[in-house]
Amino acid sequence: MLRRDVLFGAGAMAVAGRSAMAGEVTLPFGNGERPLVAYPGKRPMLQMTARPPQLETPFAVFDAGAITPNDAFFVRYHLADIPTQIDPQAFRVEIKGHVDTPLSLSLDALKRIGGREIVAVNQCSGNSRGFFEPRMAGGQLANGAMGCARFTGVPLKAVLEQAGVKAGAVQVSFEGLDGPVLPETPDFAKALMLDHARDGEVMLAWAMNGQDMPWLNGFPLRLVVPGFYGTYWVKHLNAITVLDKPFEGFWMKTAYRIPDNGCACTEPGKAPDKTVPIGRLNVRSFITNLTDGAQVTASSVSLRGIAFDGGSGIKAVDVSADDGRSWSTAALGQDLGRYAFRAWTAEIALPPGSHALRVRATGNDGATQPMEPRWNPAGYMRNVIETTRVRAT
Ligand SMILES: Nc1nc2c(c(=O)[nH]1)N[C@H]1C(S)=C(S)[C@@H](COP(=O)(O)O)O[C@H]1N2
Ligand SMILES: [Mo]
Repeated sequence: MLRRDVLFGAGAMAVAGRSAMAGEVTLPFGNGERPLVAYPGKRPMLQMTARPPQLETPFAVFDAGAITPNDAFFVRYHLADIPTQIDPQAFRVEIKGHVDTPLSLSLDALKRIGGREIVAVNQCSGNSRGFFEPRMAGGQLANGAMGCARFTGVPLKAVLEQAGVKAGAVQVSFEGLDGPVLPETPDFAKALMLDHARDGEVMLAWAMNGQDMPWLNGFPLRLVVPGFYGTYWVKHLNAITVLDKPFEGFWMKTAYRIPDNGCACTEPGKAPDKTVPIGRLNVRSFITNLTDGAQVTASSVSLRGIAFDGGSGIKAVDVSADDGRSWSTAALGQDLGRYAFRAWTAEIALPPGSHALRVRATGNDGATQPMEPRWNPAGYMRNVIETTRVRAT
């Protein structure tokens, strides 16, 4: 445990940010050059920014299985003052605000309440933002700001019960140990509706894939909000506040909002009339074993990939090689739970020539992916049917 302090001293981070380059990747959009940088606890990842570290998962990782390894899981921070030293023995999470008994719980105290496991996808709202047309400001991400892991922790519900939520409570807010470098920058804090916070699935997690929470993914404790975008999954979680009125902080009131309509979209270039906080993931699917521009052997080609949604679970995955005129059904792989990546496989007949392969997932709620991309000013929730161009010879 002490060695973590050493590993994540400011010096180690600075060294990782500067000199641990292991190559370069060029993403398929303007200004897409990304150095591959190995931070402590991570394999070489696509570095979008160094301060704070923002790292994308190399896409090939998603072909290796439905669970994203800890050392390849993406990293997103907003504020540059990220924790570099935490004593897990002294660490406490405060439960305060509109409660009968404010609590200050150690990791051991949380573990005594009892651990549960859930496999869930953490995806950044802005995953794939770099592909939007017209383009917008914000992190120019390809498809690597997502990952699926098995989380161990205690349901927030149990902790709130221990504190006793007072009548009149409406929301719960969450803060972590990181902070802004400049005092005028609003600290990162998020809120959930009380009923959501008490649904028994929202979790305070101390482990990911059977290991202590990786440092850059929120050591020693993070919020897991199955089915919701990563923005709610507060890392280095040390303060939980029960509120008797809606939370008004910048990261809820101004940032991370989507058009308040059925498609969460606007006409490209247009601002929405009304917005709401972003919520559940929409349905997506990817081919993982072939990259755009790949050469394949003509006749029968094996396809493999992943699909996921915001928790209804994947009902079907279909693939097309003729611009979506005809679709054939893929076989679904192991079901790790309705919040997890669902692996799929398919065989498709490809005569010699160029082909545009498409993959489309449908959730148990009936939702599916659009042929044409939808647009919104923040570049959130991309879920167009993905196209992989290949040449069969
Ligand atoms: N403390 C803290 N938690 C945070 C953030 C942050 O900036 N600070 N960013 C959020 C956002 S926007 C995302 S997408 C996820 C990313 O989780 P990861 O870095 O473990 O992949 O963390 C969330 N939790
Ligand atoms: Mo995010």
